[in-house]
Amino acid sequence: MSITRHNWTKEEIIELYNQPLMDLLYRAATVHREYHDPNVVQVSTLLSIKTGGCPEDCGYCPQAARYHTDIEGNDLMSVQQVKAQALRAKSSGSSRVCMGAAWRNVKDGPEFDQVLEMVRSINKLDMEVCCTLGMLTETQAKRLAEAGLYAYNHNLDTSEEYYKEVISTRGYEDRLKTIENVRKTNVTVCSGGIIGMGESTEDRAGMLVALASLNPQPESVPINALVAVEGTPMEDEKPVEIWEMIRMVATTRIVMPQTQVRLSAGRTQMSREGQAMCFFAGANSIFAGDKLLTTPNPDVNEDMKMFEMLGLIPQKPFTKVSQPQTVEAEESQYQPLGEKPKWSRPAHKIERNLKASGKK
Ligand code: SAM
Ligand code: DTB
Ligand code: SF4
Repeated sequence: MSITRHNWTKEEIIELYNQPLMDLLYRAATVHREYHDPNVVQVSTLLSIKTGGCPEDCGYCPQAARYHTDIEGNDLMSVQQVKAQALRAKSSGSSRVCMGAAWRNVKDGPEFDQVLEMVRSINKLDMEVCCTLGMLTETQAKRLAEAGLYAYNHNLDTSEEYYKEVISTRGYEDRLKTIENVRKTNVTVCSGGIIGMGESTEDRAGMLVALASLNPQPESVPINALVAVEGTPMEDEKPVEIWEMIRMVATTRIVMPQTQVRLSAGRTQMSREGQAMCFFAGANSIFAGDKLLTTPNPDVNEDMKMFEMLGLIPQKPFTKVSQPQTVEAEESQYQPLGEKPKWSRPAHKIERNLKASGKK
């Protein structure tokens, strides 16, 4: 068995990422088979329970209030609506529901109580419940755990260095702090990132160093390809090449052998052959449903056809981690740079988002 290492260096990861593709695929597929059934893929459904109007300035995000995108904003959904959507997701083969809210952080009060009720009601459907609600305090993480939350998604998104180019309203340490708070409970951690935001291979490796050095490593790691949405500062970013996605998935699999690697945003741009190579490289989870949070995703029937063609089987709920191991947050190995977030490339488009701010 390959051991799970927490001390990967950026240089080692870059070397893995850049090796000849056939060697990379062979190694990743070998590691994958040591810990996972290569024919089983988890199917998760996203539900945007509160859409748009977010005060943050994440340069990739169509839900940031300051960018003028075409999305339809919505207040918090009702528990009944959420339950109905979860039942639909279950009947079309999903074992997990991930509820996303366009919040900077969770605020105690009636809305949080409503989310806790949503968690309880999906739990009763015997599905894994995941939430992604922004920053959390330790007490809030504990309340979510008591309600039966299975996973909390909080992405590092990129390397600590590049993070400042993408977001100015919070820092990398804020992200790590929320992950630590989740780790103090038995809720599993889902944390990954986005490629295609103009970052370098070094930044991709830097993000993997940060994720792999967490102890324990996240139980799931979503790898998103940027969905370049008109009106965001990243609207003109070039689409990620499938080869980059395959390399990123394979490298993630090697450095985090036990984690569930999720082939996340960007699948509408990928052929079945490309996705098959990602599954071979170690991806073993997808988001299903014709919408991610605000942007399109492949049709469920198309995904089911792909599963049939590749002989893939949707994973049953709670088969990977029944009782996640909890550790003291101090045991986390990643040492943040310790600087306050600041713009290091002042000419970056996000800072002077003229095009977007000119739109009404
Ligand atoms: N507001 C919460 C937060 O930021 O943690 C939760 C929702 S947020 C939309 C969840 C994640 O979606 C982000 O961390 C980011 O990785 C991903 N995401 C958002 N917009 C994206 C885009 N245009 N392309 C790819 N991934 C995106
Ligand atoms: C994650 O890493 N990707 C998902 C989920 N976690 C919440 C979100 C993708 C969002 C893509 C852009 C959108 O649809 O708004
Ligand atoms: Fe808000 Fe999350 Fe979007 Fe950032 S990624 S703008 S925090 S919804």
